[in-house]
Amino acid sequence: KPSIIEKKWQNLWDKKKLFSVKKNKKQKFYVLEMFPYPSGNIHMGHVRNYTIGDVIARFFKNNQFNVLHPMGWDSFGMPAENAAIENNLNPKVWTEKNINNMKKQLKSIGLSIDWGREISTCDDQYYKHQQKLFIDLYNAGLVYKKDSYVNWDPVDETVLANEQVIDGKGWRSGALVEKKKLSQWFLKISKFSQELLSDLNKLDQWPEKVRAMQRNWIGVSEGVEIIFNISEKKNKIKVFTTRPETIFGATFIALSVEHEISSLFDSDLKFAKFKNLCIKDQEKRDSDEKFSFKTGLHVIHPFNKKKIPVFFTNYVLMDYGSGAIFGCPAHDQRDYDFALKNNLDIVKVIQDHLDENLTALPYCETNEGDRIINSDFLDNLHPFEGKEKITQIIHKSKIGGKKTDFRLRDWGVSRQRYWGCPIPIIYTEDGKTLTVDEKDLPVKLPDNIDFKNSGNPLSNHPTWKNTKCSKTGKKAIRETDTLDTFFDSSWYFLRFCSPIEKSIPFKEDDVNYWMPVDHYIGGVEHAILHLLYSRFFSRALKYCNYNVPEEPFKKLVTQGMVCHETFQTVDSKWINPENVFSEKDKKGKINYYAKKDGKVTLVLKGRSEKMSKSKKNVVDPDSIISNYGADTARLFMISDSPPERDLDWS
Ligand code: ANZ
Repeated sequence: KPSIIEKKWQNLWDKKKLFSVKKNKKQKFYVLEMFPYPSGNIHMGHVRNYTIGDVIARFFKNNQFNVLHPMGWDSFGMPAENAAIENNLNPKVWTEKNINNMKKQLKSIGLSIDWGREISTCDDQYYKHQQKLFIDLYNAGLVYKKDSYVNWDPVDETVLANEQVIDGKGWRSGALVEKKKLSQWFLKISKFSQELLSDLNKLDQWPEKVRAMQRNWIGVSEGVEIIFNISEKKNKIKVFTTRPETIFGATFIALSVEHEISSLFDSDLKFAKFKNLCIKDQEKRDSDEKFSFKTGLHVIHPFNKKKIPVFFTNYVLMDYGSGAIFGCPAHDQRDYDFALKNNLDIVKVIQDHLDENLTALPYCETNEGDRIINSDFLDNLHPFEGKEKITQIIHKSKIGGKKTDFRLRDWGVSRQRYWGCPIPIIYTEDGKTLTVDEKDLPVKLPDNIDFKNSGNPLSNHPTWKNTKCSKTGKKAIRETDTLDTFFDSSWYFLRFCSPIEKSIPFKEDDVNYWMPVDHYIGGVEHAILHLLYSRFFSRALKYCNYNVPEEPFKKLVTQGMVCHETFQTVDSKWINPENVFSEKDKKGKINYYAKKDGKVTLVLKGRSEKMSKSKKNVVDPDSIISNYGADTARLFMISDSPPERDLDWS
């Protein structure tokens, strides 16, 4: 039934034509709010998010559009697994209970949601299709396995997410976290770096703030690659630089410990120790201090023919550029620190525009009056002119060329956890890695799982991982890693178009009709990962010949936080604002009090902050709805402040 408010607005639209939208039966409108994690209860943040979508959905519906406004559950993930470990129950039971509760709450708000399309990512009828998509990506070469370092809790024998490492220790065991090399699955998001970057310009209905965040995350760097010859060996070293005009200031070469040249030092115990230190000890690796290992090798400078020493160091990273740099101490702070520590030459090649010789080194800027010095044929040029010239010379003399590099790294999707989508891969006894036969999908999670032991519950399960290759009958072991839950949310908006399709993830016709999402609403905390992964996924599916749009979300609204006042007792205990009352004293000053353990105590009023259970300042939607009605709750949530702005609960 249309609500009272709806009728009222409908009247206004009809009579006064408050909004002007062409009535056209054939048009479609897809409204979507980021689907929730079923944590137990909805809070006012959800209410606001869904009310924004609700208003838009109703508006378009009342203007004769065909509207899609679905809802689902991002239901795999760690909280369910942790709750299960703590209460010794199955994550599925916990999750389903929460979903039922939250669904009941959402229904009570009176949102215009099409519950007939409800999906849940932990449902095997959802992840079955996801496994098929994984196999498609694998066959298209967009999935690969490589060794990578993870946070390892040696007591719980488990991999920890970054946010589970607190002050270098495991959040549960308190053990000192180590770096451990594990073979992990990756998606080739970096293959699409350029597209993901340039196509941001097409997203003219996205907040500029979000586009800027994605631009920075992808991090384009226009530079030059230069090849140096090692004088003692036949090997060459390729360096990546964004300042090729400083080449005459190069006084050393620095390599990542994982650089291919390191294989020349495989039998050197001292080097092995150094490498181990750089890799295992994250703190050392990231520290500002420059550690080094002198190789004894040299390269020949391609222009002044001087011999330059080669070092391994902690500050050059393997997964950026080529894992090798030329050090120019006069114009780079890190190179400067390194040169001082190792007694290396510092050759100034850029003359500051302001003074002649007094500039403090390193001088890293580029200003209008700057000039190149000590650089032979580049002398007296402005650094920008010098960059042009040297780039051309490098290209012509075939010792390198222009290179665009991106900071965006491939997406590691392996999780050593139970409560996630099983990766449909098997390893046969004759050493082959194969995808699971599609007719055998879904690879279901086992129900009888034991969380008492440490380690990955799936690999500890007595039988689950033992299987056979369906073609050869050879014995095989299942992959026991599960997928990062961001994988689940990278295509759910496509599934909403064909939610009950049994044999395929989605129907082309349905997706062609509904996609892209016309209006996507969610928190700004997803500005980078979820939105970037979804943009990548659409491109990756297109690459696998699925007919889907490249950009999944036409318009994006990042809603503000719902905030509420906070109160604390004198000894810093949070107090629910509902239990606080105020009194004026004789001078007219307002004091706040709360009843605690039967006694009245003074409490202090703090800032208005984002509603959160830990600060006890959440407002329960149920009591608002039962006291004031669902229409009132929705109206209040959207009328008080613009969607993008924070809303103060009052
Ligand atoms: C020589 C040089 C001279 C550099 C100079 C800077 C200043 P952005 O611009 O952020 O992309 N670099 C290259 N690869 C690296 C790696 N794997 N690990 C650490 N540092 C690396 O940074 C590019 C610059 O960062 C490159 O330009 C290189 O140092 C360094 F006066 O080359 B430069």
